[in-house]
Amino acid sequence: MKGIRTILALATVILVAAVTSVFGQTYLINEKTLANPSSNLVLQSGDYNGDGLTDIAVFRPSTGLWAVRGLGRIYFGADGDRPASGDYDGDGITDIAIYRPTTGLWAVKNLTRVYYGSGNNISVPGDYDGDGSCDITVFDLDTGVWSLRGITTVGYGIIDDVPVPGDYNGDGSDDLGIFRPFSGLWAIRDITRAYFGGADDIPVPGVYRWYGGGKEATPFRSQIAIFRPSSGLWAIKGISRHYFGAGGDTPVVGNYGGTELDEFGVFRASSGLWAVKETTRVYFGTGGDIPLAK
Ligand SMILES: [Ca+2]
Ligand SMILES: [Ca+2]
Ligand SMILES: [Ca+2]
Ligand SMILES: [Ca+2]
Repeated sequence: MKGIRTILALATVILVAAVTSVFGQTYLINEKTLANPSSNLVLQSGDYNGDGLTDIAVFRPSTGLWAVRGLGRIYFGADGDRPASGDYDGDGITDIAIYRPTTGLWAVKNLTRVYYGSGNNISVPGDYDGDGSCDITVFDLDTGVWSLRGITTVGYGIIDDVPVPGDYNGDGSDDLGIFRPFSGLWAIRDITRAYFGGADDIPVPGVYRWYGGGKEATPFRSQIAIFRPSSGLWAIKGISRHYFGAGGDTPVVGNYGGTELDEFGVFRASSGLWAVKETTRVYFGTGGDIPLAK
C-alpha cells in the first residue's frame, strides 16, 4: 500500500496519518485516521474494494463499527482500539485492521492477530520494505523509536514528534519521517530535511502532483504539506497554496477522483460533510448515527 499517517496533539484532536505506496501498483492508496472527539468517529480512508479509488470510511471506536461508503458496515474491534487499516497481504485491497494500545494487539480482519507494541506506542502501518504489503509498525511517542516487525528497529525522532511516513523519494518503499510541531521541522530519513508549517498545523503529506517530468518519471512521490485548521489553508511545499474548508474541519487526503493523484478535502463533524476539492461533496458520518452505506 501506500499512502500516508501519527499522533498529533492538536487541542484534543488526535491525528494519525500514514502514507503508503504499493510498489508495482499503478495507484496510490492513502490511509488516514483522524479522531474527532465530538463525534467519536475516526476517519479511516483506504481502498477497500481495490478499484484504485480511495473510499470514504469511518470507524466508531465505542462500538467497533466500520462503515465504508457504498460498500457496507461491519463490526471489528472494540472501545479504545485505533484503526490501522492497510494492505497487509498485498492484493491491492485495503484490509480492515485495529491496533489495541493497551495490549499491543494487532488484528487484521481475516488475515492475522499478533502482539507488537507496548507502552506509549502508536501504530504507523506502511510498506517500509517495498514488497507491496503493509508492514506492522509502531512508533514510540516517548522515545522516537520505530519498530518495524520482522524488519528493523530504528531511532528516528524525539518526544512529541509526529510520525509522517510516506514514500518521499518515489522508490516504492515508505520512508521514516517526523514532523516537529514546535519548530515546523520535517525530517525524512536519508532523504530530506525542511522547515514547513508549525504548531498550529496538521501534516498532510500526499502525492498532489506528478513529480518532475510527470507520471512516468517518478510517479508516486509524497510531498510535504500542511493543513491549517484555523484558516482552512492547504500549503504544499514548493507547489501551491489553497484555502479549502473552514475552521474546525478535519483534513482528508486521498485519490477520491481517479486521477491517481491525491485530492485534498475536509470532513465537517457537525454535519458529516465530506468535501473533496473539485471532486465530490457527500454526507457520511456525523456525531450521531452513521448513515447506512449506499
Ligand atoms: Ca475504492
Ligand atoms: Ca489486502
Ligand atoms: Ca512491506
Ligand atoms: Ca521511499
